[in-house]
Amino acid sequence: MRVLVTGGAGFIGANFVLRSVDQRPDVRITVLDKMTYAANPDTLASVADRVRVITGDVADADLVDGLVADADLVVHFAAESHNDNSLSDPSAFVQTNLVGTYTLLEAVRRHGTRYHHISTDEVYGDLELDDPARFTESTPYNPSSPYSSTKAGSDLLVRAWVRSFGVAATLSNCSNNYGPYQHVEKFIPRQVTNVLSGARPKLYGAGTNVRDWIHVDDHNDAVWTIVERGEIGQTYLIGADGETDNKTVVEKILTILGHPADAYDHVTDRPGHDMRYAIDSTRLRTELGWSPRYTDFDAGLRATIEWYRDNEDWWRPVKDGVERKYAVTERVTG
Ligand code: NAD
Ligand code: TDX
Repeated sequence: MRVLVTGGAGFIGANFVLRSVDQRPDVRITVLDKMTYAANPDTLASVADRVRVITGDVADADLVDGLVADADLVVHFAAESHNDNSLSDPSAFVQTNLVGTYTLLEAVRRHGTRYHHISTDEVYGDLELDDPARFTESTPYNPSSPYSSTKAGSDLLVRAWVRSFGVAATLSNCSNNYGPYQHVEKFIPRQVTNVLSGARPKLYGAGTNVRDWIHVDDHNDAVWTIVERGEIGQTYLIGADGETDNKTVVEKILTILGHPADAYDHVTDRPGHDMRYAIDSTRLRTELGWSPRYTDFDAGLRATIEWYRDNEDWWRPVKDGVERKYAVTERVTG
């Protein structure tokens, strides 16, 4: 099977490529990645002889057409993915997440190619801390940020292309991923690499916001499950019952690294900061038989911290630049 993986040099896409090469000898992968600041080509170095890597834009219609013509399956991970960046400059989010997805959809429509769309639980907006509800496939869309609104728009394009043009697509909306190769701008890697660099973790606002953590390998196994057994046109929510508030995550990181649990700073809150995400993945579990393997968040977090400790060469070159960018707007509040 020939698979075109967009965004395959980013966090989740690269983990998908590495795992697929390892576990699926029948799969031939081409990566299409623009190699933005979020990509790290080194991540794919170990599979350079098994994977074709094309540097290019998912919104480049001619390039995309040729690559889709040569593929049996497209898995679309490429996106501008960081909420904080979408607040300082949304333009790339509109271009990549909306126009890029549109460009891929037109290509898979022309070539009759199977398409899987990777999306986020943030399209559903947020929940109150005391709300017993969790997101399901029928929760109405209510995105809050430029990032999540462009992801929501891209999901709606996919649904329309299925209904109007018969495109053979499935969609998945996953909760917050953690694991190796995640960019140090994101919450867990930022705090881990802060502590490893002798700096204090930075918690937005009071730190009571809740995220529903899932290990990246569980996400990617779910993606293959949906590609192989999902019903065309359907959406599947992916989550591993990992609800944890940010303050607790920071305290766990500090404790695992041998520091006092309260050795962190509260900093300026994110504007419009979503309070809580929570996924009900019953459909994926009962209809398609998927279940997560990383059910112990502490163990997964410990392994992830070990990975960052052992792979400083991978993250050190970009760490200072990320912190300088945060320092422009971030102030310690407590
Ligand atoms: P990431 O930012 O780590 O990687 C994104 C990759 O896409 C990068 O390699 C980047 O170079 C590439 N890219 C960006 N613009 C491109 C363009 N125009 N053309 C081609 N390539 C381009 O992101 P990630 O965390 O790996 O997220 C991957 C996907 O998963 C995204 O669609 C995101 O919305 C979704 N998602 C992420 C999470 C999470 O917790 N990180 C959770 C749910 C869903
Ligand atoms: O330094 C920080 N301090 C902090 O308290 C950072 C970077 C984040 N936070 C908070 C904000 C969030 O409540 O931690 C939580 C997680 O933040 P991010 O890692 O930026 O993730 P989030 O905004 O929840 O979005 C992530 O999950 C859903 C991904 O970046 C998205 O691509 C995905 O769709």
